Amino acid sequence: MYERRDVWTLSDEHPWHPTLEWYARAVDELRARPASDPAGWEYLAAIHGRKPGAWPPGATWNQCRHGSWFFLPWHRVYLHYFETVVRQAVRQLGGPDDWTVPYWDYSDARQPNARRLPPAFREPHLPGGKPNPLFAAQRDPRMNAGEELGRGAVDVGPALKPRNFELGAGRPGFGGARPPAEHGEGSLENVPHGAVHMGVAGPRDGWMGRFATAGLDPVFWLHHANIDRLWEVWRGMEGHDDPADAAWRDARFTLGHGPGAVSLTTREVLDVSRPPLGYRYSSVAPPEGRFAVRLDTKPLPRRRTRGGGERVVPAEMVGASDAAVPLGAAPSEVQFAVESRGARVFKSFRVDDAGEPEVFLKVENVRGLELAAGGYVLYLNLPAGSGPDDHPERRAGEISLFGVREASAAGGEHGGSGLTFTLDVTEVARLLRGAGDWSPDRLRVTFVPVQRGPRDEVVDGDARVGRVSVFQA
Ligand SMILES: [Cu+2]
Repeated sequence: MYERRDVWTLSDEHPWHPTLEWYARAVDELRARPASDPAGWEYLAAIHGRKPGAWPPGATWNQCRHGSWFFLPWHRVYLHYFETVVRQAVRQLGGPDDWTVPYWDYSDARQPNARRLPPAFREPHLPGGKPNPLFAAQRDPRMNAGEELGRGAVDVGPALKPRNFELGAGRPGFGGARPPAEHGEGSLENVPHGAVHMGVAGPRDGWMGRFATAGLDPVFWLHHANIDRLWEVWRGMEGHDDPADAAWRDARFTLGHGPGAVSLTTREVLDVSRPPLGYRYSSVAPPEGRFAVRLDTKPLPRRRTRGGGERVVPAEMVGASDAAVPLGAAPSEVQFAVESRGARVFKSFRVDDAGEPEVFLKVENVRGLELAAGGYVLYLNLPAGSGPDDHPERRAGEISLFGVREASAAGGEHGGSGLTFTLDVTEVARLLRGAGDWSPDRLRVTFVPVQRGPRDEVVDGDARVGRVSVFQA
């Protein structure tokens, strides 16, 4: 059994722990291979999202699945393919035969450096003076200088909270929406996944910020190992189950070409301890401290379908904005009524009422090709004249714009309809209600750009939200 360990645990043992040292040597070796080699560095990154000019027949490029419930199983197969290639290279170079990709747990409350890149990824040169293969200049320079990711980027609480894997019908979901009928990012794909991509990439278009180049950064794979691990964490929590649908379980993912190609279905990778995967994580304990998850074990209301199966009862839309909202370099806001079905909506909404509704905020069709920020923090009903920092309790969630450019190009591989998110805002709504500040005839949503430290450049870009709507269940 291979064990994937936390990179900061390894780094604390030694900044150049053998796992990292051999990773660096293997990266060097893989980079020397031609782009057409399915075991080469460029090919590995291109599987995720690039279409090079000349490409061998049968090659698999630009395959990555985002914004749907295939995000997790596809990336699990991708990471397995990558790990097999690196393990083989390490063996060929005379290293151990059980090399395993580490994971980067940036949310670990017990690790004071969790939100920083480990030293082996920040040093431009190896101890001997040669260039360090794990270093990438194409990152936010602050990350390479040892600064921390923003706290919001690594908040796994909202990611792990949804009881449903499938997102849809107005409800949030852990794993994403079922295509093609619905589209939308699961809570994990949004934050921390997308937010860490954008945080490492920085404002000047680092590798991690685009599908086409993300896999070129050696830290990409440690980030995705953590995302894969968080799937195991979520599944281990009470009341959390993977979808039973054949459409999800029998989906097949084929990566690479030639003798080393991998072709696996979701079903075949659900138990990571079994071949061909055969790995475990050194920890799959739910997060503690700041990011502890308040678990909601109430079963979701279900309804029988005609086919004899069961479906989660959809949430009801109770209000929506009627104009697009720009996402620029300064905060923007939108206001709309949330009583489409008359006064009964939210009337029964009382503090400590066991039967009180859940409230979800859907942010639809976020599009843009030039971005002022990598993400936005949403606030509900910020009082006039006060800033977001004065009201952390009104923070409703964060959306990451990772992938928005790819999803905005009309006719592109990833469609032109943009990104869609569904956030659980039940607790903020309850708090506002308790404070007497929830009026059914107006809900104000403020979008505040995610900003680390001083503002680098003031560009407004062209990003915008198509529509904001509120659901109640
Ligand atoms: Cu990713």
